[in-house]
Amino acid sequence: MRSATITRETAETRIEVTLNLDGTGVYDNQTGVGFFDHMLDQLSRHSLIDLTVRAKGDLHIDDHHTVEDTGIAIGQALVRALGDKKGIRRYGSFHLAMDDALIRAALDLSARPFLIWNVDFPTAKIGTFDTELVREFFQALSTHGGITLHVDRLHGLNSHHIAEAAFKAVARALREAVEPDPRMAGVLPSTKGAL
Ligand SMILES: [Mn+2]
Repeated sequence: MRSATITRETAETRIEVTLNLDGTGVYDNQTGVGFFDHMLDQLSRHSLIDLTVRAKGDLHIDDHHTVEDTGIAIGQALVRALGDKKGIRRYGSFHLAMDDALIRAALDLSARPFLIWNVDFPTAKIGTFDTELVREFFQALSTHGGITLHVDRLHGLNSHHIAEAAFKAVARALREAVEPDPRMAGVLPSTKGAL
């Protein structure tokens, strides 16, 4: 079973993340930020990565530290669960349509963090949630998960749909990338000999 638990505590947040790459998309996410929980649930359900998140952050300031630090902890858990990366597909991509929103995600579990984020939101808020925090989450995930990640909004009118489609698109791409490739069993998907 490729799984990991990460506990990360700072003066701003205390985060505990448990994930299982070989799961069925079972989730239990409680961060104190309702919309963010909804997004983490999508990430788990559509990647088939079981995900449990407990976050206690300084929400009296705003949601920023909690969202960012959860991204850091999930990235760290991903790296630990992936281990030596032998036998995985490594790459994944998906076009995800959700009503008006169309998002393309493409990623490489390269250990070379890089985020290209072309996702504009028509509103600054979704309920009480700052839409700019969606990018903050994926920046943290990319950096600490060692992921080259490109996310593009090809279309979209509604901020809730755009954010949700982004999480689902990345989830589907991640599902593909972490999956064992039966033709690559025990083989590192790189000609360099290291990932
Ligand atoms: Mn929704």
